[in-house]
Amino acid sequence: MTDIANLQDELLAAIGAADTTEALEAVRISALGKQGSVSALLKTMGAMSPDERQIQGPVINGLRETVSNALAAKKSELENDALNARLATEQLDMTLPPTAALNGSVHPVSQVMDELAEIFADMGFAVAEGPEIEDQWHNFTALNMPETHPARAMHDTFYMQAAGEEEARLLRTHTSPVQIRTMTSQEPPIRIIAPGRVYRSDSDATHTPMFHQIEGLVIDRGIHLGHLKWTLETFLKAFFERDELTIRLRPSYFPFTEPSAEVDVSFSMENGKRILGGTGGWMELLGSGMVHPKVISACGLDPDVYQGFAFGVGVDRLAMLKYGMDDLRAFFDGDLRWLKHYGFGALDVPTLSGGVSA
Ligand code: 2NL
Repeated sequence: MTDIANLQDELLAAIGAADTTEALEAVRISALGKQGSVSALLKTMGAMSPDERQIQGPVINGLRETVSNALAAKKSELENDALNARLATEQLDMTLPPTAALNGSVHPVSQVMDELAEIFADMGFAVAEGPEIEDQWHNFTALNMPETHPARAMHDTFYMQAAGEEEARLLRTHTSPVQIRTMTSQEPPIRIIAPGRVYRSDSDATHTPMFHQIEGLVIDRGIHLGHLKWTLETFLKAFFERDELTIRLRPSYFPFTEPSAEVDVSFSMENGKRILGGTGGWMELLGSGMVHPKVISACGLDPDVYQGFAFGVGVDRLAMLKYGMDDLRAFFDGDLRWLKHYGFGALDVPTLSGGVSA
């Protein structure tokens, strides 16, 4: 009896003193393992007389129970301590800025699209998007380009013919179909820009088969060329961050606008380089015009009630002019050195108050 009480005291003291899970495991084996002291006592019960077993049995089983419970309690205490120690060293400060921002960079095309969205948002324009795989009606027919229209051939279109479908679909050759979709689904007044990828089967040093375009569209009552000119001049001054920039409209032709105008921006020479703004000369930059009455009625609107203006410009070209890049093909090479040189920080969101490209 006292032997058992002594053994229990000894084991509980050893359990209490174990300061690692390994030390505790050694105590467990010394007591409850095959050769353990408690296991040895349990084995003696087989040789006892029934009377003796009735007295010793509960005592020995009580010892086993007490030691097992103490082992389990100590085990979870040690595990808990280990977890707390690990948590203390693995603390994360959620208020720190992400380090990824120091590695990745925003592609100049994305940067320019963000700048354009910011500038036009300030003038009340929403950003509209649409599918890159289009049908011929939205890409051509609704834009006053019937099947026989020579401009369809001029567009170097990528067509794709699905089995069982009557009409070939195509990769959009401009973002105009996005504006057509807006006009057929929303009531005027409409003020949108449609930025995105467009495709033409054409590639050399200055043309890539995929490039980026942004088009703008305003539809309302009483819209005239004055609105077009003010909007484009305000946009270009904000984009190139030059107040001295002026524009000039030259008569041109697009099937979807009447009248149509090519927009030139003024430039001047600084250290042998052209910079936008000033009075040194004119550079052609974008195409524009008053939306053709046939386009307005194709979208289910009455051209006697609603008028509008539209424009289109290449985003890649805007980026090259603003940030001084000379080779279009570098835009699509994915060269990390080029991106490091021309790319923008992921957290530098363009704002009008901070200067759009600051
Ligand atoms: C260019 C010319 C232009 C448009 C795009 C447009 C869209 C609709 C109706 C009428 Cl829905 N016009 N877009 C108008 C004039 C010119 O782009 O040279 N782009 C690079």
